Amino acid sequence: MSVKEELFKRLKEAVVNGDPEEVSKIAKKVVEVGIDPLEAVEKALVVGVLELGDKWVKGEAFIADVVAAADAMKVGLSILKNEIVKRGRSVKYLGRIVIGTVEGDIHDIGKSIVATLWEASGFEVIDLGVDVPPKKFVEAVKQYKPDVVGMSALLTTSMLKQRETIEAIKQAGLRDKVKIVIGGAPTTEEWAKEIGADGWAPDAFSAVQLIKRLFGIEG
Ligand code: B1M
Repeated sequence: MSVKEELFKRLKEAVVNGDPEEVSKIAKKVVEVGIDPLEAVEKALVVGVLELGDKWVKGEAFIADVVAAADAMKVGLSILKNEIVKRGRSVKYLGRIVIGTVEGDIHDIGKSIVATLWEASGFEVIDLGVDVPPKKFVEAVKQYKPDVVGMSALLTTSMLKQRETIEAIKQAGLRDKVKIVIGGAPTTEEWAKEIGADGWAPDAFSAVQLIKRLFGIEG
């Protein structure tokens, strides 16, 4: 087993065990030895959370275990994020994006990965966090004047808030001032069209391509 494989295995296990100290130690080691930090997020941190998520769905783990794994993962993500952004950072921001997980939804892992990749691709990202009501998105559009608003939803129920938020932005007379993109596991391209979003992405890499397309940037 290579050093990279060994570190990824230990990192994934530390996430599954909900052990933030161990995650922190290994994530720092990943940075120290120069392993691609994004690969570590995808192949270790996310894999760990999903493995435990599967067990939870099958009744083999408690929700508290999933929360602990997600919290441990966030410790790792915060360490690796700095390195991801450092490697990708362009001198001048290409544009400004406001992102958040919609109201009624506290899932923040996917949203944070998308935000990190957008930042690493040269965009200024203002992260409103989770459980963000439509009103707060409207206020953020007024305050930060972003080029794009991104909304994440992981629940079939909270998806509906994406539509409500677009309506609220319309009601506030701001719809023509921003592009709106959505994502999250239960969402689809059809849903994005139905609610009048300007774009949808199935994963964080596609989300980068999507944003570049919206900004008319090649590659
Ligand atoms: Co929740 N949960 N959860 N959960 N959880 C799911 C989503 C679920 C599918 C599990 C299941 O039952 N099979 C299910 C939803 C069912 C549904 O509605 N369709 C579910 C449920 C039901 C719930 C609760 C209601 C459980 C309960 O309390 N009874 C509750 C909801 C609380 C709430 O939000 N109000 C709940 C709670 C939790 C935890 C707190 C335990 C924890 C979240 C911790 C955290 O985020 N800090 C949790 C977790 C971890 C999961 C699973 C296991 C993993 C989600 C995740 O992080 N995926 C999930 C089951 C699963 O997916 N296997 C599940 C990894 C992440 C990298 O992927 O978020 O899809 P994802 O993001 C991707 C893409 O979707 C895309 O790019 C990302 C990276 O590639 N993307 C975007 C995401 N946002 C985007 C935005 C974009 C573009 C792309 O543009 C703006």
